[in-house]
Amino acid sequence: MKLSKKVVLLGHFGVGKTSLFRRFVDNEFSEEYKVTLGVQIKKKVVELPDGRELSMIIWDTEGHSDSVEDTRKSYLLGSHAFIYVFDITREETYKNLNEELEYLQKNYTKVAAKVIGNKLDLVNEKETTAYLEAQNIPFDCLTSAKTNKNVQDFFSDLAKEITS
Ligand SMILES: Nc1nc2c(ncn2[C@@H]2O[C@H](COP(=O)(O)OP(=O)(O)O)[C@@H](O)[C@H]2O)c(=O)[nH]1
Ligand SMILES: [Mg+2]
Repeated sequence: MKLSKKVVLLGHFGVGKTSLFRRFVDNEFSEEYKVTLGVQIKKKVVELPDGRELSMIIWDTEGHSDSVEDTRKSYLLGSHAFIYVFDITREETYKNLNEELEYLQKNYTKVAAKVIGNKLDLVNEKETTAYLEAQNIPFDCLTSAKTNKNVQDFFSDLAKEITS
């Protein structure tokens, strides 16, 4: 049987959702900012540690300016994981993170919700980790779509988690 899971990228405009999507699926990056309209969907087949193949169907949404509640419900329905992306360099993209996660966890109880702080290449990793922790900002991973740091590992771990 074919194993397939829907994974949705969420978060404010300009945080790097499309860049992470392109980096993971096609291993490409561009400095140019092109606003995503609606949603783009791509499939990436990954091999799991036990040899099974997983089709990750990744939805790159246009994002939102303030709250994840503004995201179209049709994007969220039937998901197996949400990846909430924020931009480490812009506080407004993570200041409501706890409320955003609560909303997702309450309304989509069975969906794994992961948080990525992106643009790690622009900051000092140690200082940033300490700063985010001191502010109680929850995150699973810090990445750079630009340098590819932690991107492949993050998606591999996620693939394992949603299939175990
Ligand atoms: N330095 C740096 N720039 C990034 C990174 N990820 C995305 N960007 C840039 O940030 C801008 C917005 O990225 P995009 O992926 O379109 O954001 P989206 O609106 O969340 O889809 C673009 O100019 C990207 O080149 C990153 O990891 N490091
Ligand atoms: Mg985009």
